[in-house]
Amino acid sequence: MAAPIDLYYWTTPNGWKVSIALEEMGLPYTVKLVDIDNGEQNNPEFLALAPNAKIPMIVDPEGPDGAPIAVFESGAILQYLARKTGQFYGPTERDRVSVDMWVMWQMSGLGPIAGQTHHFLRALGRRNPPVVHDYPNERFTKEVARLYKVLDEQLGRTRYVAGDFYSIADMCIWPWASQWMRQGQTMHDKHNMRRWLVEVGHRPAVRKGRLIEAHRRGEDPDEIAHREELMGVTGTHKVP
Ligand SMILES: N[C@@H](CCC(=O)N[C@@H](CS)C(=O)NCC(=O)O)C(=O)O
Repeated sequence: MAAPIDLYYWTTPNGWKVSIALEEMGLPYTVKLVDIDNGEQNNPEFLALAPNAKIPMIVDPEGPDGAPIAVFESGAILQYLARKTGQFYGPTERDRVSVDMWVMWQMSGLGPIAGQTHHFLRALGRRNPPVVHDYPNERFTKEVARLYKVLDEQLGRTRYVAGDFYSIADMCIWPWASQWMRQGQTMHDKHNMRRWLVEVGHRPAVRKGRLIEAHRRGEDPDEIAHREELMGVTGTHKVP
């Protein structure tokens, strides 16, 4: 029996990538909560292992040479876990190149841009009084729309993002893409992406990984109900 991996986690799309991957790969893990809303990412013990002060991070007690290894950056964690288990990286080198391209696309494009969109559209908009900046709202919303068009076209060619096989690229992109409503997007003109959101969202491991500690997230019940009705993607969890 493998020793459990420590998952340093908070309930965000970057955190879900790894909880989903650990569920998909059948690896035992222990959740270590890092409350980023209350600054726990700056605790010295966490910083010693994750110098960029962001979740997610893992500590695998059974690293490559049998010794513990700490890994930060969600894309690097997914690649490490896929190599460790020999799963979800595709069967050929060509497949692995495709997986890497889409993981990088998420890490360098969709993740940072959608993150800014959440900030300007939602975090600032919820302040009292709300802070609204038209220029960044428009700039980031437009770029997310462009990225989702790219994704939709790719998913018109292949069943999953990197090809006709489910991979860590899907696990990397789905958590952010499932939040399209928070990013001011529509799915009415993106049928391939919508089909993929639903298919991936119904995988038992995705539902389970997505809902780890979900009650801490403070999603409004209306948003969850709407998403479940429209997409069937977030499981049956209801925020109390
Ligand atoms: N590129 C990093 C981004 C991680 C990231 O932005 N994590 C956020 C939560 S989604 C965080 O820990 N934020 C805390 C902070 O910025 O202080 C990754 O993919 O792991």
